[in-house]
Amino acid sequence: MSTGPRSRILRLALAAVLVAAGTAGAVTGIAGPAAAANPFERGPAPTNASIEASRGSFAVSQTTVSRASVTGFGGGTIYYPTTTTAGTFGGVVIAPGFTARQSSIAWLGPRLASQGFVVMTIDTITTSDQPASRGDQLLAALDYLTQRSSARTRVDAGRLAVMGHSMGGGGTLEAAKDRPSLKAAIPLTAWNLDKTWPEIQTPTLVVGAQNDTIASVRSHSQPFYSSLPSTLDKAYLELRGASHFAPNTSNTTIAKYSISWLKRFVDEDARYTQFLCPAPGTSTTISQYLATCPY
Ligand code: 9J3
Ligand code: ZN
Repeated sequence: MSTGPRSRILRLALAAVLVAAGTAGAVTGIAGPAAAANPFERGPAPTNASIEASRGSFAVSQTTVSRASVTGFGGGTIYYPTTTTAGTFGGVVIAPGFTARQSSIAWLGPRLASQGFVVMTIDTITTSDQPASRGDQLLAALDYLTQRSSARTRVDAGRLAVMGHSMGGGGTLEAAKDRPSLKAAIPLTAWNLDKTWPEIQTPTLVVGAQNDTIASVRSHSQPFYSSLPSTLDKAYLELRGASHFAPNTSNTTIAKYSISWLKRFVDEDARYTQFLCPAPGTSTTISQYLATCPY
């Protein structure tokens, strides 16, 4: 291709025409190219009712991942939208707490998958594994999910999130610290001896329980939230009157803010920002909510 004066003049002339056309469109309101649609958006426009509902718009299938078939975690269950015509979905792995198994957080599998995510609840290698190990296991499970699982073609490996209860929530913080490419993290009544998380770059929703006597918000969720960077997209949701075990049974408040957080940061779906910002006030279910809005 020529780079001489003549071709340069032609290119400059073409550029001038394009600038003029763009300016004319802007000034006159002539429709230019439409704003690019979000390629990660899945499902209908949300309402408060839709994020509080026991199921979202997607039918869900599930498959068991045996312990013997994997390394680095203890097996699990994959819950995924049945459809193959809506594109790929963001992926979420969820770890249980000390002494517990995936059954303790199983309600979140279909609850989140039906909103448009591929979700894997996992068992840990041993039920006494500590938070750092649980973090490593969450990441091993994400790698399994996106690289080797039967659902691998349904997941977008570039849009992943971690969640967990108690020591699994502690592991959620560890996983986010270790893998800053994660798009969202949601520790649920998390327990960790490390109280400081300034290294985390992943948008994080910290969920605490007001009456937690095992991982008290004063010594766990509150310092976890406060120590996250002040510049981070983060939020602190405190469940009014709730115990350490609130995340072990269906909980509308946990679900609606987890769905909103995952949609906003895994799918970059601005339709859900309305549920996160401005920060909700206190209510019969929320004793405190802090956030670094706007997102
Ligand atoms: O995963 C959890 O429920 C952690 C709470 C706990 O019992 O930690 C004390 C070692
Ligand atoms: Zn620390």
